[in-house]
Amino acid sequence: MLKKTLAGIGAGALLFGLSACGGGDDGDGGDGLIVGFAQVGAESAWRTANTDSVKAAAEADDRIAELKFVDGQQEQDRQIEAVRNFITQQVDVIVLAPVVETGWTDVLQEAEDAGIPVVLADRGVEAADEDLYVTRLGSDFTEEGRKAGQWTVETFADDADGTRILELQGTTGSAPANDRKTGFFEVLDAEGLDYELVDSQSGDFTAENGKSVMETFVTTHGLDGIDLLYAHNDEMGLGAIQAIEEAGFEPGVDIQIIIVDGSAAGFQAGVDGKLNYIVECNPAFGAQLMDVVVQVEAGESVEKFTPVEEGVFTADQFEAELPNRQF
Ligand code: GYE
Repeated sequence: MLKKTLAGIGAGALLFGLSACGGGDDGDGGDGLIVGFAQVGAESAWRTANTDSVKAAAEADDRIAELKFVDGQQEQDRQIEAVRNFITQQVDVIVLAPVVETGWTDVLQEAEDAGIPVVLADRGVEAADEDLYVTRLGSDFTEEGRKAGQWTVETFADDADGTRILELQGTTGSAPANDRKTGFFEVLDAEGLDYELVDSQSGDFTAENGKSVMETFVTTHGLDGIDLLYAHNDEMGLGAIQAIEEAGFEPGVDIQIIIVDGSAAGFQAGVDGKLNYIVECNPAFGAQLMDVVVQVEAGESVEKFTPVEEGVFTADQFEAELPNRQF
């Protein structure tokens, strides 16, 4: 009885071995990789486009057997739980878009202990955790902030009485909020712009919060004498535009506005003259991400950070660019 069972296992293993060799597959002995993706949420057009891009790329890629997708609803606890489930399910690679930068050490260590490589998509984690993930594919948020800062310096260089600025920050503690702020003020300070940051609050990257924070700004400071609103994404900028209009002011004219992302809705607001500068953030890196996932699983060496390509757009370019926008 015992002998028979062992013989059965032997034959099975032999068969499996033969099929794995003869199958010409990706070499993992199966029909492709199982990938777990813990996404931030669905807070913006950028995010939805990013989710669509990753899902479509996984679907179209023969090297990927399955993408297990979890929407973290902008809550770190949900993302941590998703990563733990991926570990239990023994996925081949974990892709994490961390909602905030801190608080990942334990769960990343658990993935490492389980021998599952982690790829960061889009957002990053704090430098202390650098050894606990293999690579990050996403935007250079500091550079995006610098681009916004550069335009501000050029636009307001001759503003004799100083440039008065309002800032709508993204999710508190998130990499894009931290870095878009840092890059922006780094340039203003380096170029010696005479400015005052009148107020700066988080709108959590949503239109709803962007609007309500802008309403508070209007009540607290008024809008007379405010030169610029720097919104860390389209949704918050679009929400703020509504609040500015409801307060009886003309967005894009009475107050100049910068947004980051560059959705079709953002460009449309630009075409309508309601905002003045768009720093592009590109969510369509799904296919590139699948390449990275396959490389990482195969143990190939990859760069620690791969930035995606991004541009900037001034008012005279909004109309021509609008039809090209993919999200
Ligand atoms: O700019 C914003 C989204 O992490 C780059 O997240 C992303 C940001 C994007 O909510 O719209």
